[in-house]
Amino acid sequence: MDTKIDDTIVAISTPIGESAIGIVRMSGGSSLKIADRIFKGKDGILPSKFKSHTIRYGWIRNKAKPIDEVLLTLMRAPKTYTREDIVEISSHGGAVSLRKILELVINCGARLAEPGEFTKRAFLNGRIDLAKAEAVLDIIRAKTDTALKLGVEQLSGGLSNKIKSIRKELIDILAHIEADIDFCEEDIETNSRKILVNKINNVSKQLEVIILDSQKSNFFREGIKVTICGRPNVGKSSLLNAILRKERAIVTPIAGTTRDIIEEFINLGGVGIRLVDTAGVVKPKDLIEHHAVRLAKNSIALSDIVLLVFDSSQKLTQRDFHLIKELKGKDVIAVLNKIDLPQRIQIGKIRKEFKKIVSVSSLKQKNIDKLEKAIAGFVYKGKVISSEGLITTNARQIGEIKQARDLLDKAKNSFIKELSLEFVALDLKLALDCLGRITGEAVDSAILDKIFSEFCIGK
Ligand SMILES: Nc1nc2c(ncn2[C@@H]2O[C@H](COP(=O)(O)OP(=O)(O)OP(=O)(O)O)[C@@H](O)[C@H]2O)c(=O)[nH]1
Ligand SMILES: [Mg+2]
Repeated sequence: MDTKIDDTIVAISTPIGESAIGIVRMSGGSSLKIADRIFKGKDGILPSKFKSHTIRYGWIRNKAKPIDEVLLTLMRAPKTYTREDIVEISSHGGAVSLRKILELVINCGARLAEPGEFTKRAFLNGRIDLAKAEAVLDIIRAKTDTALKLGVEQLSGGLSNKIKSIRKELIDILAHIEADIDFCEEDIETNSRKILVNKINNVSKQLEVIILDSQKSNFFREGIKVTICGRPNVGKSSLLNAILRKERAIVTPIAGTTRDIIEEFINLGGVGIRLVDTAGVVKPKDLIEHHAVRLAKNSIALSDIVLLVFDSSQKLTQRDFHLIKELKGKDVIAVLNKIDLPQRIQIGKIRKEFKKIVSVSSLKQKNIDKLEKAIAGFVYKGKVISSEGLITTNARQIGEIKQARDLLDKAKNSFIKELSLEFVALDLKLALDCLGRITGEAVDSAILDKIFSEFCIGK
């Protein structure tokens, strides 16, 4: 890792494209000096003389040539995002104006920031730990209110505090064991061993809770996958369009219209739903249909909820029964479509198979809200309950936590088998390192580079 952070970085921090305003952000020791060279306020006072955390109106100029009319925000270290001097230039949001200001700042000695480098500096300068830095990414990427709320909780220390307190418990246990190592091992009372095993167990359980929480919170972060399936022509694509309230998938009276997987994201009461329409083929006749079936099956296998659509204006067919059998064990909502037509479906047979049944008309947009409520009901009362107090973790963090838990199990077994305490101590130390990599106390440069490379430039 390039830990040299004495240079000044700059980036356009707002999306490129036409917008009302755009921001060029600088961070580092030369920020004020550079601002002095390029900014001209009404009263002629140099930015380096401004009070900290103030905004001034003026012009960005290249020598005497005006580039854009701006507001300049000046924040002196250490009370800033990076703990360094920060200057933000809010200009008119055109791409050309922003790029010209960026070039000018670079010509004055700043360097173009790498993705996530501002946040990386906040971490390297000790303002936030690594788990909080990663929460910033969650906040940027949040697609629903709940995902945003979880990200914000994380940024205020949800995971960090938990990991810190677990590490403290581990360090206490380790100190105890290392003190024991210095004595003759035979002198360690069985009682003392028992107490330590219990303590390790307790830590292990806390890690287990975080692992469970992560599975739940993933529903909110990544969204829930809901796949629409059913035999051809029952109205799957019509249902997708009805839920999306737009004509996304092609609908025709021809059986076998949909071949590909169509996936769209919707926000249902704060929960992100990845809604997937599939082909209705059951027995493929050619190569295209063969792939269509394969994709549909994959999607169903990875789904949290399946909407099995029936055409309620017709009697159940062999294909319907085939699908009912295939979906045994999955969380299914039976959707009886086409209730605007005369009803012929054997409703008793459906009731015998499914607890959740919703009758709709995709064509007439009838009862779509009821179906949405049924999906949301699954999320809140089924396996995913509530986002309250959930600690969220990303794949990297959960990997470290699982490894720490396995090491603790190993340590516990060494203890029970009365192996040398050195073994126990070693595994506990390794577990501590795993947890340290979450908050960033023990993390190498390659991991840091990987984490921050996922950020956008300017954050
Ligand atoms: N009357 C009525 N017709 C509907 C309804 N929903 C869909 N249809 C009609 O049923 C036909 C098939 O609809 P699609 O949405 O293409 O059905 P699908 O299940 O996606 O079909 P495949 O992609 O071929 O598997 C079309 O003619 C739709 O207009 C409904 O609620 N009522
Ligand atoms: Mg279709």
